[in-house]
Parts: sequence; structure tokens; C-alpha cells
Amino acid sequence: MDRAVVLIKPDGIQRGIIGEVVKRFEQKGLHLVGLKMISLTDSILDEWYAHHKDKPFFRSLKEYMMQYPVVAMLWEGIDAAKTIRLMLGPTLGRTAAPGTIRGDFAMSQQYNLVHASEDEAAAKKEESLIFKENEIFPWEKLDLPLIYSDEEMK
Ligand code: FUP
Repeated sequence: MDRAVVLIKPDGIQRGIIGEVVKRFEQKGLHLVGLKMISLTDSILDEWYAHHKDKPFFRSLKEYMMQYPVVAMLWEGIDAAKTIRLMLGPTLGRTAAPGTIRGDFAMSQQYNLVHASEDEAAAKKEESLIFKENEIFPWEKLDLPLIYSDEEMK
């Protein structure tokens, strides 16, 4: 199983979509192993968005991410990051297909409500920036044999 970090960003908190996002990932069959509210700091964001540090939008992106707390989640599943990013839709909300989270709730590029790790490497980095070891709960999810075949779970 892979893991992916999801953040419901400050605009998502203000728009009241926490339950909606959690509901969609639970319905999909993803496995929630970490969940907390956190205020992101300048130093976390410098590392989080290191790949954007020379972009013109970097400063306003960080300010927006620090404006209100975020809800951080750690989800497990086969191809978790890829699956979740499909469920979010593309970064620019108004181009996202209906049925995706951004397609159903977002118009903007910056205010696109939810972040998800790009791939497994990004997920590992983001997990270590947000979650302490005792904040991760790998509980046994009893319906996994109904979500994946034995072959897929090997
Ligand atoms: P994503 O992988 O969907 O999080 O998108 P990116 O890594 O490309 O961008 C990270 C965040 O930067 C996005 F959520 C929105 C913001 N952004 C801008 O504000 N302006 C841009 O031109 C590009 C991205």
C-alpha cells in the first residue's frame, strides 16, 4: 500500500468542505491513517513548496496557506497519490471535470481547496513535515478484502 498526504487548504476550511472531502475518499475505499488540524508555518511551507521557491506566486501562495489552519490527512491505498489526484482534478479549478472535487467546488488556480501529494516520494517528504510517528494509526481496515482482490493485495 502507498500513502498520500491530503491538505484541506484554508479556502477549503472556509468553504466548509471537510466532511465532503473525507466522505469521497472513504467511499472510494481509501484508508485514513492520520488526521489533524494544523497551522502551517513559513519554514514548513519553504520545504513543502521548495520546487516553487523561484516562482512569482511563491510568496502569495505561502501567505494564503498560513491565513487559516488546514486539515491534514494521511490516506493509504494502492496508487494512493495517483488515485486521489484524479479525484481532485487539475490545479486550475475551472478546468476540472464535474465529479472531481475541484470540478464540483473550485474556479481558481490558487484557491483550489485541496492539496494531494504528487507521488510516493513527495508523500514521504510531506508525511515527515506534518505527522509525528504517534499521529499515524495503521489500524486494520476489515473491508480491504472487498475493496481489492487477493492478487492486488499481494
Ligand atoms: P498541485 O500539484 O495541484 O498542488 O499544483 P502545483 O504544485 O502546480 O501548485 C501548487 C499550488 O500553487 C497550487 F495549489 C496553486 C498554486 N499556484 C498558483 O497560485 N499559481 C500558479 O501559477 C501555479 C500554482
